[in-house]
Amino acid sequence: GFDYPEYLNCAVELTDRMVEKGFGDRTALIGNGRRRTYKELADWTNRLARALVENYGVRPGNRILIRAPNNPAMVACWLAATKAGAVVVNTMPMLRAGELAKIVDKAEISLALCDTRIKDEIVACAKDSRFLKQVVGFDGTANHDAELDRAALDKPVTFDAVKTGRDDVCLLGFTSGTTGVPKATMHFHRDVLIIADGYAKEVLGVTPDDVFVGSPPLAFTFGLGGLAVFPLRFGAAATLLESATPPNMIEIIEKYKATISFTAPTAYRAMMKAMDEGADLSSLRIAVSAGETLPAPVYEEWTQKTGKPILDGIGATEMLHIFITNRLDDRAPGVTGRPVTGYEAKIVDEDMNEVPRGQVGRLAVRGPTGCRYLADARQADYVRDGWNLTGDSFIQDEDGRFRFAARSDDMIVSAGYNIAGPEVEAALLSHDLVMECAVIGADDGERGQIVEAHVVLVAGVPADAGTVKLLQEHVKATIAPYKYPRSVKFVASLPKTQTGKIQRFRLREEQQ
Ligand code: 3SK
Repeated sequence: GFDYPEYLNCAVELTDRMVEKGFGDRTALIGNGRRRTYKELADWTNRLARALVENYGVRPGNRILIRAPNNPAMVACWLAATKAGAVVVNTMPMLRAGELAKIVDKAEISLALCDTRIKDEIVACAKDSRFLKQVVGFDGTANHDAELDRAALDKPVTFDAVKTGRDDVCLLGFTSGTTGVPKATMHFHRDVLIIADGYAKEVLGVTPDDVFVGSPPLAFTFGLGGLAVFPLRFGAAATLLESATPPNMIEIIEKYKATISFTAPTAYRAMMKAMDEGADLSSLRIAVSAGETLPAPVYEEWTQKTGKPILDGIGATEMLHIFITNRLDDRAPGVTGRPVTGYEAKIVDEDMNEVPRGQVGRLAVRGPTGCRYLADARQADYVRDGWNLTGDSFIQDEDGRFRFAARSDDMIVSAGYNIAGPEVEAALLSHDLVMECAVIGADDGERGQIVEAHVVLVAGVPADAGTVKLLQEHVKATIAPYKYPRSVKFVASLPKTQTGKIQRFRLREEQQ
């Protein structure tokens, strides 16, 4: 097991402790055209932590929401709030006021720290909130010129971090679930270190010379681990991109000679296309692929084109990070691999009985980092006898490796984003022209799946391209734009059970 002292503050371990260990002058974060050393990061986060405590009254256990695109200031705010003993919820910049309100209510958020460039939606959310009392802006660019930055400016660079216990909650990871009603998963200070000391050390063999790059938002624990925790734990450097498109990632890989990338198969496919036009990915020593299963042809092509390993893995917000993975010396196309040390996985039937090897069943996992939902009755559905049911169907081969079969629920996985179908339906149904609708995931060569809406229009509305566009724009304005239906099909009626329940599986079957 992992042995940590009884009192542990993970943010101190990732900053001040690294300076103590001699990494002070090395680059910790690169973003917005600037490099920050470990010493600068330690000082910055100590000043911010002082400002949070002295100017904004933050106390241990307070819940703080952070809203920003991936940039060094977001990482600094996360570390500072954690040093102050707060419980942090990192959120994606695309979320709208209604989505933020669900998180604020569930986590009882009292303070939000927000990149000033994207303040409107959280300010709108705060207006009607009984929990959220303060929204404080920080400068996400390198100028340090916003309210929080000014409050931190003259503070001393030392801070007595709150003496948190290793099992104190420090992070709430939100996952939308199949119904669109978000669940919050609780993570302890020690969990944040375990994912580095387990997966990142054992599987990636991270060294101080590594340079990390990737696309997942820091709000998604895949991103927080890969682009903040893993590099900082080992004295390596993280590059942070506010817009992590494949061309932008390639630019960073070439410029900073990035060695480890974190993204989804769709982006790896695009990066391989760019190699044909001269993109140089030769500095990468490992490509980590997760968020959706890695198709065997992408594995083969990457291996053949780059001569470097691409490691498929599956993680979950519930477990904080990757818990089954391929390894440098144990990998194959079409398989996800074996559990990370400290985790166990099995394939079970509806009654939690293990199914024979080679047979499809539900993936169940248990390990030191999960799964504990915050005040949620669904704990009983998703966690049985300490085993978390991930919602995926898997197969365990004779040799013990795990292989992905399908998503078992209504979650749509599109280009690495998890999108709850019912949430898109609710957005569509809020438009006057929509009578009924059902949303499913349709197979797509590029994105794995795309959101496909089957819509019954109000009588007399033209079923034409203009209406498609109108509905797509409406969804984009209502919920995070990436959730919009890329395919809209107009139908006369939807398949239903006798009790009136929409049968989405029949729509999925029709596709095949
Ligand atoms: O596989 C995923 O979707 C995932 C989720 C959370 C953290 C890490 C990963 C890879």
